[in-house]
Amino acid sequence: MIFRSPLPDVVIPDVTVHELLFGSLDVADRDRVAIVDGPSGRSLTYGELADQVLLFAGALVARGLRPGDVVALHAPNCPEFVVAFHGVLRAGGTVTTVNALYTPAETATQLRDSGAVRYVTVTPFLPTALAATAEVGIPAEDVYLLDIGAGHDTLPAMLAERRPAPEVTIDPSTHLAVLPYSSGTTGRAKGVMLTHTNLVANVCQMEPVLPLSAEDSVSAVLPFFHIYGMNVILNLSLRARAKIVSLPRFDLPVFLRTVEDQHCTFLYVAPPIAVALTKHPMADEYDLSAVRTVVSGAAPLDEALGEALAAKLDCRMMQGFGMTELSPVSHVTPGDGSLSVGSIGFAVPNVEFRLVDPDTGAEVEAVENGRSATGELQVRGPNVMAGYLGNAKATEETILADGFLRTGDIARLGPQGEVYVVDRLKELIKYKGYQVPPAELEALLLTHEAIADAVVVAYPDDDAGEIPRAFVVRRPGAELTADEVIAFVAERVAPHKKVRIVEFTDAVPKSAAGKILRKDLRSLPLGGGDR
Ligand code: 4UV
Repeated sequence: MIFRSPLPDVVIPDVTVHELLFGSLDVADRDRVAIVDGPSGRSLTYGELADQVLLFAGALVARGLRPGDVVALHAPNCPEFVVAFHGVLRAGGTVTTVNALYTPAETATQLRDSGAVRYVTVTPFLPTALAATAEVGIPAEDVYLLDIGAGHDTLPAMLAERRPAPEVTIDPSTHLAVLPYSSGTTGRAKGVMLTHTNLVANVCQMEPVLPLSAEDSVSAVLPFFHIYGMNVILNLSLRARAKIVSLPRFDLPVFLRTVEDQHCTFLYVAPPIAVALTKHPMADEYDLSAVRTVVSGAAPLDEALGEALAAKLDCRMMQGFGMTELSPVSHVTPGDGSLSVGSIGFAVPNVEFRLVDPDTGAEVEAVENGRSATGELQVRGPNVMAGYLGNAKATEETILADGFLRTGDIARLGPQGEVYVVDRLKELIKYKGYQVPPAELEALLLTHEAIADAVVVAYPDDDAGEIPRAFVVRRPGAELTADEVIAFVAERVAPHKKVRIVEFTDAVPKSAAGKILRKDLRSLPLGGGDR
């Protein structure tokens, strides 16, 4: 059975992201603060932002950027990130956002796969940028800095050129706006092709369920490089003409101080921040009374925790479910207290979904005695990605012939038709809401000369939600300690992908067909693999 949003469909305009967000900026909007950098107080009004977006687009096109060119954007949250992001889109380019903490090797992999031809970054990230761009052959002159720095074109200088933004004609429904990376249900990270219409649609789908206005002050501590930060925190807030309060990283006292100083009314968090807000004594030292709404997403929110936070801040608590491949939001709780905050609520407008038994293919049909059977959550709607870049096989495995996208998450329905995520079918590990693709770590472990085989699975963790746990088979006669394995991985990956538990085993359990039996390993108690 196919379920729908309880809300009526919204009209999805056939426009670009730029037209949606900046097309109808009226005089009053121009003077409102669009974004303020929490630590420094540096800010841009909507008028300044809109003007700078056009000037950056003009400067890019003057440097030969053509519609469809891919531009890597590698920067922490800051006002200049927004100028660069929307400038590239306005110029007809496609932004591939790079995780701020990526190593040169991880960055180069994404540059190569995405076919990026330009690179926009900040001076502190320049060593990574130059190593990665050199590896893939992007010339140093095509690396631009958002801050003032030597040896490269900088955003301030490019804006000062005052080049007119060119007319660019693109088809919003096919032209790629962004290429974020996600491992989806299996394998390594892949470029998720999101069109202008995908992003525009999801902003319009979220508007009725995430009520924001120009009076809101929105905390943007989750990164803009991830789809949650990019299309929900950034673009939806711009659409509402709210004030966005950006922070370059999560640091609890700085975050709390900023929420207090900027009178944040709307906090977007992932569960670890909800834990800190609820339980850390430091959270009691700040005046958070302006907070009206907290939205948690990217990983499961514990119901008791959500309720405790709502009570503590005397605010509305909501949970959203999203996935990069869904631009990202498909489900949100109404936030009116009618549903458990442990649920992900109802589908957003224009979204259809079904729950499918992964073994039998049977669809969940009904709720009996307050709950339905479980099944894989599959979603259809205008926010479903166009596919994975250069990977037709993964695209076909993920988007079924009838247009439903497989999330790889197991869910059930509650008495009101609300959805609960109960398990994950896919390999993905989520560390503090960030993706850790096991396939990537397994491939890395296999490059170690003392490792014959390895498998990485999630292990539950109070602080991070899940942490990567490796089962390693040593080569015969090889000496290798757990600490050595941990250090080997830590040197080569961004911090969230570090393997944090290592156990040695004689053989990785595999099915007769050679498929790793991850579920068996996930449920092993600690030390279960030791020999
Ligand atoms: O692809 P991704 O890294 O994408 C995300 C997006 C999360 C968002 C975005 C905007 C919101 O407003 C919001 O509430 C959430 O995380 O990872 C997708 C996978 O993350 C897990 C699930 O396994 C997805 O397939 N996940 C995301 N949200 C939830 C979740 C959730 N609320 N509960 C359980 N798992």
